[in-house]
Amino acid sequence: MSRFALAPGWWRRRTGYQVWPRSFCDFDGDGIGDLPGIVSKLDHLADLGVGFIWLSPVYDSPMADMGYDISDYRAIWPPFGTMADMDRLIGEAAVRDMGVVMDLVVNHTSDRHPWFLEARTDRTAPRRDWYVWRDPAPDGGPPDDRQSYFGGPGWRLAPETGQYYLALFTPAQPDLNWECAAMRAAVWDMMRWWLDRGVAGFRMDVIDHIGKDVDAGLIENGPRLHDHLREMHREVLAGRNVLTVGEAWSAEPADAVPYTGRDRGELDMLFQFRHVTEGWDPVQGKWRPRPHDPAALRRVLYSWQRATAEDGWTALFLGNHDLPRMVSRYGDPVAHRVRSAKALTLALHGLRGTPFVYQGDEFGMVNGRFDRIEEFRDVETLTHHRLAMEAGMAEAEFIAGANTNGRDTGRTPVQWTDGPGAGFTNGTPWIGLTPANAHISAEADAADANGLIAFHRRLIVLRRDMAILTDGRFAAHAEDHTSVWIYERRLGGERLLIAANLTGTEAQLDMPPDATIAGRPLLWTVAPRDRLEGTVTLAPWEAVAIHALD
Ligand code: TEU
Repeated sequence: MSRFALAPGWWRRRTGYQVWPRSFCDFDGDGIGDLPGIVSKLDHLADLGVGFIWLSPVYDSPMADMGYDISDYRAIWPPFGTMADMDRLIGEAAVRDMGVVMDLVVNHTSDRHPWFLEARTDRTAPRRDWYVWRDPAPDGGPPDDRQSYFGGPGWRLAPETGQYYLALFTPAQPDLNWECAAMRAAVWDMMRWWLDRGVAGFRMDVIDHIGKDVDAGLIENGPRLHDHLREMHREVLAGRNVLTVGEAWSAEPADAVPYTGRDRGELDMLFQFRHVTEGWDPVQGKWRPRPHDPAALRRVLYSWQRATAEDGWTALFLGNHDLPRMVSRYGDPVAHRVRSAKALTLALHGLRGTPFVYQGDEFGMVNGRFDRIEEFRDVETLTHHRLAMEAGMAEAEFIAGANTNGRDTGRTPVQWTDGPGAGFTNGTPWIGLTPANAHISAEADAADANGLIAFHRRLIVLRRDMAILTDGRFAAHAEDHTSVWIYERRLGGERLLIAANLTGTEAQLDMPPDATIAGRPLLWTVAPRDRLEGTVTLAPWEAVAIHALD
């Protein structure tokens, strides 16, 4: 089978697509998406112009956290398929000029990983220090009151030895000890093994956690982070033309160059989340989201454009498997579903960086809806539900929050058709489809020449073909406007101006004189415009891209 091989920096002109395999396409009818299902949809992705796939974990796992708890890095979870299926996916994607980027989950393993099973038995076990152990506090309780992200204590007792282990996510995801050189060497070895199989790179799960100093309380962005990333680059990545994107919830604009600068020898780009947390309540967090504010979203995304203007690179995204659907969170999923999704996509894809499309967003899927707690599947949602009930929160209030910002909202099966099982499965889907959303399907959208799939295809081709989208300098205009984004990219004598009204009400603005443009309309959500000057009125969710030569 052919391998994916390209010029250095290939990921700058390409658009990524995230596959969350459990909900992508079920080939064998057990209600769970699988690798043969992904292979069966590669033509859809190739037709969109996708340049590479980020594949969320498919490794063997007890599935305490949907595969982000890995028990064997070199095996496939049987319901997803076999290693032969994986090789076929890599090969069939390569034939269509697409790379497969694996999810590298190495802040923690599963508690069923043989490393942990060995480490927990005995304080003198050879791999004991591959994990993080501490003695109990004098009262026998956890060493300190650190809490896990998914709720409950961050330390868990292993009765075999009487010590506690660190588990920052679920108790079934013990944190690896990155101070241990032998453990790091095992990770490097595993990464080389996957690269030798022909994968195109790695998305690195919670990578900002690997430099932690637990005793100092420095967990994210810890003191050893950049040393470890440089060692990884030296040992594994140097000389291999692959893509690396780190997931870093803690990253601020000032961190962009330290992680991704051209001479740093660390990562190619980051998923940063300031624009996501911006929309959360400062105290109650994601379970009590703030109303969306397009100006706040703009402020954060522009700050990353500025931080990467001279050096470094960033990933561009509005949705993933941990987040609500893009159009539900930032758009209008009811009155202007298609138009608002187009406006958001254009506003995002015009920026400098590598855009990512989350499965189903290419035809405007909206949040799934669940009425009862029994219908949810996500461990974070279920754990927080238990804690919220203990704290006296009303059930209905919790369910409302979980339907707005919980992780299951974006994890419902991809709706390929409006037929039974949404064309996702012949069986019973592992999580409920939302009947009210049944009319939204890839098939219906693809039949519409003005649909979202056609819109994405055009944007992805423009990025591949127009250097200004990759290399053009970013310049913002009208940054005090409450609802409209106006920015441009400049390269030599070329200009590409994007104007987008990211609200459902008509918006007026006076074009700043230096933003005035007359040229060729490249893409639009309502009607083409060949100029923007003077006082301009943009319709609800109207967005337009105009290309001009000076
Ligand atoms: O997510 C990291 C992470 O911090 C999220 O869990 C985030 O805190 C949460 O979604 C916000 O409520 C990564 C993976 O993307 C996620 O699916 C995993 O559960 C997690 O790491 C643990 O591996």
